[in-house]
Amino acid sequence: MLKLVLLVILALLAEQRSQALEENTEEHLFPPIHPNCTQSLTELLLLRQEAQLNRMSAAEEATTQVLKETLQTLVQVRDSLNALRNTAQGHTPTSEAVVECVSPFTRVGERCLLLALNKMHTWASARHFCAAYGADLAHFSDINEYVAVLGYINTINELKKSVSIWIGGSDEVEEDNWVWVTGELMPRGSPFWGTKDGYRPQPSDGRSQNCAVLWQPDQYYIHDVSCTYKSAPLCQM
Ligand SMILES: [Ca+2]
Repeated sequence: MLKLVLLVILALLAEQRSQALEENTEEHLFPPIHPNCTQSLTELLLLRQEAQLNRMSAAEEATTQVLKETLQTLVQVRDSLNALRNTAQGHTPTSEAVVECVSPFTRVGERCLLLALNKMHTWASARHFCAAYGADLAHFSDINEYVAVLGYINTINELKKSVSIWIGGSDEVEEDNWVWVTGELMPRGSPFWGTKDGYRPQPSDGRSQNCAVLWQPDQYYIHDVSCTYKSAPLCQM
């Protein structure tokens, strides 16, 4: 029993000595402040602050490096998963969906078009002609699609026949509210619509002309004409 008591006392003394050594080490780095010390209080505070900032800076650098390595690993995992998915779907990342058109339609950009140059129809009859193919009169909303349509017309109309071409736009429901057969608003002004006699911007003829045509005498700019006029249908699947 006596031995046990002596061992406990010795252990307590050893722990007190260890704490004293740690305090001495801390005091060596940051000596305690004494009223009579020649080193100013400001310098001591600055030294402590500098040491703390150095420790924080080192920790921040280590954290940043870990985050960079984690990000790099995640990017590699993402790329690997994308490659596996593309392989499973049987295509490469650069492959694109291709529009397939059934004859007699021709692929023009992302659409299928049919220009029936030898079939003269009124506007309503032209819609019926297209409907027989499950299509409707053509429509376009931006300059790229318009240019593609003009290119297709020039390719088909090799003989430069003087034929104007119906497209799917009208203001029959409400005067001067030009809409496509889809219900979308038609683009207005240049470069889609032409001019009559070189100076009257189209559309220009009010209630008497409610259907849109690619007008051959004006280089296939859009004009308003009577819906009973006879033109060639341009169908869009
Ligand atoms: Ca009109």
